[in-house]
Amino acid sequence: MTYVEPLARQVRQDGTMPSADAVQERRLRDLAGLFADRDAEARLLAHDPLVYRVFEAAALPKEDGHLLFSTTVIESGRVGDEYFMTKGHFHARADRAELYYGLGGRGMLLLQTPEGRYEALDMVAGTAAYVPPYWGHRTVNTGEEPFVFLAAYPADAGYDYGTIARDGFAALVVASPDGPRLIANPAYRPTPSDDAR
Ligand code: S6P
Ligand code: ZN
Repeated sequence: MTYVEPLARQVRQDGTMPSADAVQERRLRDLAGLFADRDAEARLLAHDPLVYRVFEAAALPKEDGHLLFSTTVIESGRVGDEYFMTKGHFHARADRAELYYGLGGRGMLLLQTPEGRYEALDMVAGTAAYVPPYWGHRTVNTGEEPFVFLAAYPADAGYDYGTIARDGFAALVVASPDGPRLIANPAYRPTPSDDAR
């Protein structure tokens, strides 16, 4: 048995990974409280639509220096004016970077520092996007088709979902007559870091 062949996974054009080691399905109830328009969220919860799936190549070596990779397929849809999006996270080991590669559809990568500085990048098929160390990240489907991308990240990066669940994300992407618009999130409240307390 070769070493490298078992580490490969097939990624279909639509982002699905039939040989994924794990598949996460995130429905609206899994994102409860993350969308700005709570009334729209409550109305949609009756149907609890599928928002996104993550196909993970996770059964890879975990020792220092290895990478994991996954595909994310975000459905097209909105909660009020806000587009379907991922929960968003910092890495548990916050200094771990990541690379995204657009496979299909249209979306935005939102990035924020722990202090709340934010940036956004449009992504389409073929966009390679860099998530620098220490930047929290969330992806948003701004198109009419599923937004699909591949992510590669250090095996020890881990997930900190708590910070964004508690503080919110510094920026929102909302639909407007001129198309997707990036706005500062009025409800965003960064928790001071230990150093600043
Ligand atoms: C992992 C990487 C992606 C996300 C995926 C779902 O570091 O950034 O695989 O896990 O896009 O987003 P989230 O915020 O629900 O993990
Ligand atoms: Zn990540």
